[in-house]
Amino acid sequence: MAHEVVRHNLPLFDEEGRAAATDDQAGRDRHFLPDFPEEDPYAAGHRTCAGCGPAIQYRWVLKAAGNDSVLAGPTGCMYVANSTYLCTPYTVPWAHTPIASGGSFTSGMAAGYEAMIRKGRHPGPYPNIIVMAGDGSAADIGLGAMSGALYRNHDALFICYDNECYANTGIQTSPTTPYAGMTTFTPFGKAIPEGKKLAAKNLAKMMAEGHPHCYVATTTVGYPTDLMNKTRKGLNHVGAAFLHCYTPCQKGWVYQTSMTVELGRRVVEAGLFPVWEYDPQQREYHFFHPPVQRPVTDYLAMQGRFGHMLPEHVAAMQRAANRNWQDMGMDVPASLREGEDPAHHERLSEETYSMPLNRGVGA
Ligand SMILES: Cc1ncc(C[n+]2csc(CCOP(=O)(O)OP(=O)(O)O)c2C)c(N)n1
Ligand code: SF4
Ligand SMILES: [Mg+2]
Repeated sequence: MAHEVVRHNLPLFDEEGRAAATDDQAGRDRHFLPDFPEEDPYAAGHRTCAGCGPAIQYRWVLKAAGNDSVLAGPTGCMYVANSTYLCTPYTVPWAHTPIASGGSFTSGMAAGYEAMIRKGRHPGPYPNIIVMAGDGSAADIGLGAMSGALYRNHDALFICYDNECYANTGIQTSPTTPYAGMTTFTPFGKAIPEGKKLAAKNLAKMMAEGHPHCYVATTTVGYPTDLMNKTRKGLNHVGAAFLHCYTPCQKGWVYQTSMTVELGRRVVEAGLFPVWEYDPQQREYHFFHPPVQRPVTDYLAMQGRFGHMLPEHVAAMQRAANRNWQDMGMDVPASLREGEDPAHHERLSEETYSMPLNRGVGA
């Protein structure tokens, strides 16, 4: 006799977080400072860099998922920097997979748990099955396996923690490294003054458009409640779900350690990382409209990896951001339109301008 597969249904957190208590007029604190659950399956004591965005994301995802979770982690910082011999910070079952096979390994886990519960060999309920892959894995080396798992609709949450580079091997460029983002494989120089010439691959849109039966969403470490709720929605969805999370890499991007969460907001407020949710039932995108719209320079100036940019590069970035605002159904203020003109950024050559002086990559 086949046993029923009982699934968790995780309640959502209050979207307003503690915004009312912080008296935030601009609404920037929406999604901020939620009452976190006590459980902490990603415990303290790991070896990631101070201010590591992926580590913050890991912690919040696991707080949202809770203790009945099983995880896979393809090779990347969140494997190497977390797991030394016989020691990991995970208090739930966690397995390392080769960088290319996060998707296929997780498919196997999902199919295995289903079969074991049906056969009465696992008491259930069906656990929260999550794979957290870096952008090098999810958007590049392991993209095929991820797409296959979504296509076959295995009941699991597939997350790309996006630090916009191959961080673990020394900050090399990945398909999600933004235009002009300096990495060790895209140095700026006389021949290529912008560093990286290509725009980033739109991984989340690929996943939503290519697998329209899946729950797909984007989020950042700037919005903890949003991140935790999308984790829970992805887990509650019966079938495959994909979450693309922007996670700054302090070492590779060269910024002040305490600014990780601030960057997670500014990238959205600068129009460079649209936050949305794709509803597979209605086949619709729902965009988050940030309460503040900023020029891209407010974001770029915080990071050493953009310190070499010339006026024409900044203008190109502002054009891309303005297209994003339009895609989100938002007006583009005149001040942001002006930023499409390189002449608007001539002050970049002045010493008083606030672009960082640190042009190095790496700590
Ligand atoms: C097939 C294969 N190629 C290359 C590597 C070397 N490698 C190990 S970690 C890593 C970086 C992974 O980047 P990403 O997935 O973005 O994770 P991050 O290090 O940024 O956290 C690479 C290239 C590998 N382990 N396997
Ligand atoms: S190199 Fe970047 S992603 Fe890796 S542990 Fe350090 S901050 Fe985190
Ligand atoms: Mg990466």
